[in-house]
Amino acid sequence: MPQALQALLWDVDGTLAETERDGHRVAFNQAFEALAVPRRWSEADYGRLLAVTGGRERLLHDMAQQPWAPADASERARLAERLHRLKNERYADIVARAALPLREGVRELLDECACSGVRLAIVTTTSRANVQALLTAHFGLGWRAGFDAVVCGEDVADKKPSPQAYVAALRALGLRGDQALAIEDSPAGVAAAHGAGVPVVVTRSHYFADAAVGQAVAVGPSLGRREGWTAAAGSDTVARVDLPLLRQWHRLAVPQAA
Ligand code: XBP
Ligand code: MG
Repeated sequence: MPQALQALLWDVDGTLAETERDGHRVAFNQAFEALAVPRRWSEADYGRLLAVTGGRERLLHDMAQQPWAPADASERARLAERLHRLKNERYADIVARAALPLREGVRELLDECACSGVRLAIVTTTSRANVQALLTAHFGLGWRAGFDAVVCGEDVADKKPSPQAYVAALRALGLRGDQALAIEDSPAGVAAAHGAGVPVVVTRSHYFADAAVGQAVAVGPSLGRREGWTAAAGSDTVARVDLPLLRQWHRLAVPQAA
């Protein structure tokens, strides 16, 4: 029997913050430079490469088409590993300089959930170190206490669009998919949530502004404002996407919910 909304499951990159263009991409380029690798990812290159989830997987995918990349597969994997580790260190430096703000409306929604007993989880395919860096920068070292589950890239064999990360989060929370709502920005994220039976709200991000995202409960430009969202429920006087509005959207997706 489906139930009312019990938990919000948050994607990280592109959803909590716009981390890709000015965070991960810049850090990848710094890692290339530091290891004297003759490759720099432009904003457009990176947009194309985002179709591959996981930074190490993204590097390996790109290397497969690069003349400078080692021909030997294990050597290539070692280089990807080194670049990725260095990238994550540089990313942590960027984040620590407060260069990547939370997206509008995120903090307000997290606070509302904390006050209303709606549980919170992180469901991301980024590395744990990156989640730690970003959330510490915005919420302090105690950020982890605010989340009932944190599933990262290292926790799953297959990254989004595989549903594994969502399945793991639901298991940790002891919930079924229809008792939760995912907040995502990318087609891979939407597919992953759907694969685990979790309805999805899509907050458009820089790189996925026009991407086809499939069956979302609602699609809109920012959690920080009410205008521009596709779903009809909710009063027009509401200034942002708040918890009562999310509860209405959840009921649209799970009509039997109380
Ligand atoms: C986004 C990703 C990640 C990041 C880079 O994950 O696919 O690969 O781009 O982070 P999500 P890593 O939107 O699910 O948060 O280098 O740690 O993979
Ligand atoms: Mg994302």
